[in-house]
Amino acid sequence: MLYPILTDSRCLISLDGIWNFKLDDGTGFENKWFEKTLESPMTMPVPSSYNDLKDGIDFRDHYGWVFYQRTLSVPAIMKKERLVLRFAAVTHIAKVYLNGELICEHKGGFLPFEVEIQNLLKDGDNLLTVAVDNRIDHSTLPVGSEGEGGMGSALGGLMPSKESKKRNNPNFDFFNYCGITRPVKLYTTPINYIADVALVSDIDGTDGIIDYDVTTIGTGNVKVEVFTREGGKVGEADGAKGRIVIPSATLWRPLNAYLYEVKVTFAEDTYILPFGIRTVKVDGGKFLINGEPFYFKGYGKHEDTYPAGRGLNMPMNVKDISLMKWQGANSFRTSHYPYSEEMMRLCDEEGIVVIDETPAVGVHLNFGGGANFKGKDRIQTFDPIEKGGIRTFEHHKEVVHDMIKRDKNHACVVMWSIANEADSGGPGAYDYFKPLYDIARAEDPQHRPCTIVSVQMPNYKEDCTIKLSDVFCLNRYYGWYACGGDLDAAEELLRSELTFWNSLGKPFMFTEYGADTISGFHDTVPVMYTEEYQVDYYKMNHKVVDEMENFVGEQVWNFADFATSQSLLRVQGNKKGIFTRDRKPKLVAHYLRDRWKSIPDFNYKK
Ligand code: GCB
Repeated sequence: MLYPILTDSRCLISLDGIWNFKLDDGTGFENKWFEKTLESPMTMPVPSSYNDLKDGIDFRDHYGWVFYQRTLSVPAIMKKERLVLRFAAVTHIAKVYLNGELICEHKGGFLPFEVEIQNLLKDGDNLLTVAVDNRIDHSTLPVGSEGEGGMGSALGGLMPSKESKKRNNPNFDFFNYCGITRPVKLYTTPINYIADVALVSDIDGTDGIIDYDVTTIGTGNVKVEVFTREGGKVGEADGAKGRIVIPSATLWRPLNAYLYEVKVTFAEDTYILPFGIRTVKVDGGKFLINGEPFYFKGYGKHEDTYPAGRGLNMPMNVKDISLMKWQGANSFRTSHYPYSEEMMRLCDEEGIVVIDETPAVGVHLNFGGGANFKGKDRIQTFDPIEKGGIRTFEHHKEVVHDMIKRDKNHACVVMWSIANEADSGGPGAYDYFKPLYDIARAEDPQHRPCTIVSVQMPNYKEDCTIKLSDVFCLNRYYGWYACGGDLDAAEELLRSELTFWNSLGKPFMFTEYGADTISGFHDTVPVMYTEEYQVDYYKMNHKVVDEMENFVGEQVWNFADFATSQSLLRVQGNKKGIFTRDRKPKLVAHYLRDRWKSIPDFNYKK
């Protein structure tokens, strides 16, 4: 799916701004709020999560639908073209109404969807209403717990006498921020138009190769031209599919990015893509970028800022990348959902390497990740649906497909993560995940490596990712959830497990390891939650990973502190950040900076 841009042939209008807004009181659909102007609405910015923008716990923890509304009038000239209304992300379920008619529905809060409206608009004002549902359950990604009730009790058996208020119960460790979280745009294309472009790059000596495949609707001829950033043409070809060779090409390199402009024309339509030439390959125990063994240094992140929640925050994205570079990092994972298209384009531009993850987090009914250790003991995640097993499979296929469709051309993306901390060691896991790897491998024109980010478990030798992943991505908390406060014992267990992964002959890396640390907590002895403990925790882990030949990267958990649901293990959120939520460094940030500045991006492990 193409990112909407302004070109010679395409108009682009932003619908972002202040919209009218109302929480559903249970009567919104019955009383057809989408047919008329909302009564006594609140103001609400788009894009943003709504949760932290108005005060009150009932607002923040609202369960169910909300309604966004605005009017829309479009110049006549735009209605003569193909006119598309595009939502970059609505979390989690959207119903879009134009003048009271349902014009489209979408499930999944982190990927774009669009609908043609040139034939649906009337002259003058049109009423655009978007109903948004934030409920999560065993069929959604991310997964919500079902039937486990409230936040539970530390004292087993103590339950409230009356049924408590309905609330979301995330099976994942981040706050369930919702709303229209990314831009809403209107764009036009000519009637004959470019529907998609797929680009694959290769390197032959000093030549760069771009194989392209353009999908068009209507009649016309396709032409593809490649320009340098300065505007000089370096290659061209005719036809919907073909190859362009660029002599003495400048490659896209981590932290040293170069992007060509690929201009596609078809009939009256024009589309331009920034594109980096680079290769990605797994070879034995190495992860190669442009043929050289790469070492990942960086983070698991979140799209999480105050008060926008998961709403697009471009200044913070730019700041984060600047902090990454200050620290000598070169990469991050889009934990635990695909990030905004703006962030992906920024990473292309800035040379930040990205592991791109689907929103499949919580696909594990006996473990909720991080703070949520609830679970349904007797039900296995992949039990048949009639027995209470997870119902995410069909939607999981969709999100793998849609993420690749959206992000396939990004030079920054070097690997697909099909899920985070799924029940990959449980019965039935291989049969659930094998088809998802197959989809990712078949649908990515660049054939990037695929992985599942695996949860720490005693039976790690039974993890189905051993058979399926190109790179073993491990989330491991030896010295925190296991042997917290006893780094000697943690070191022994960590070494024993990593020796196993190292023996398998494929690359492996940490995609999470970390310790909650409250900024400002200090001690002369390194006790848990102090800044000193966080430093010692990382030092111990690094001592062990540096011994492992096939260990190709360290992504710490987390770049910054972030909001979560409430629980005994969360002190106003998850505090494993290297930076605080407002991006101030903890002690460990300086330690990591020293370490990462001394580790080269390439050829660290000989
Ligand atoms: C994990 C999860 C992540 C949590 C983290 C933690 O394994 O993947 O979402 O936030 O642990 O801090 O517990």
